[in-house]
Amino acid sequence: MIDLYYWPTPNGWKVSIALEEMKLPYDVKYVNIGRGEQFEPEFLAISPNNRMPAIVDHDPPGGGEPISVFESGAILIYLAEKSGQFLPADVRGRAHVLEWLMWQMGGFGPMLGQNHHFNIYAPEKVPYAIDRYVKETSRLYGVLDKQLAEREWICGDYSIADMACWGWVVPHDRQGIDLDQFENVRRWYDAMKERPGVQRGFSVGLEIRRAMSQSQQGGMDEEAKKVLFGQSADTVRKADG
Ligand SMILES: N[C@@H](CCC(=O)N[C@@H](CS)C(=O)NCC(=O)O)C(=O)O
Repeated sequence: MIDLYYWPTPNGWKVSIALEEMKLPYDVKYVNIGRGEQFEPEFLAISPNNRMPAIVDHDPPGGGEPISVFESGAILIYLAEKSGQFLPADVRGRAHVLEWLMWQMGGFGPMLGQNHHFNIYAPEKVPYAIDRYVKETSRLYGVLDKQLAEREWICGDYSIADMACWGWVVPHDRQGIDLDQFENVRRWYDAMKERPGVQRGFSVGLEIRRAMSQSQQGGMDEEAKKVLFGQSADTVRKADG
């Protein structure tokens, strides 16, 4: 059994979708990041960066002690290798999927995260920051659109690169993106939505996400903003006791 440390966000969905697509049994441990549960010592022992998702595999390949993994990209690779699915074994196919996975981890996630921050959550509207991140978001959608022009899935065959990217396209409206301007991304996004594994993975904790977005503007209350946006080295040092 795999423990999935999770909250329903684009980074969390990557792993719930992967577990569903790979048909690996798992047990969800919710980490309410708006209430500081990512700073609990038991969680930090697994995920020292105080971020979810993370997993603990109690039945790792080859046996032995449980294995914990943090960072969604590392988790996707671990699960793909464990299950032998969605990451090609040949050197070319593997390199192709890993480059698009890293593209998501280094760009399509972090830049869109900054877009959400300055567009929606920041207490003051900073036009330069909004413009910078909305433009960069649009550039990245343009790159993905080109990649998908001649491929059904990001790397040809369906892979962990698709699972990594899809959740970040879900809030495209909030990113200032009109999906109709990116017709290949639109086609791929809709095709992903049709996959039963994506539907099951996305539905994990959906009621929590719906309740948050109905009750708070942008889905985040003041307490959550304090927990998430005021962190520094002091926060990390204090969390260790
Ligand atoms: N690079 C990390 C990013 C994970 C991440 O940013 N998770 C956010 C939610 S989407 C989180 O746990 N935030 C808690 C916090 O900021 O304290 C990954 O891909 O796993």
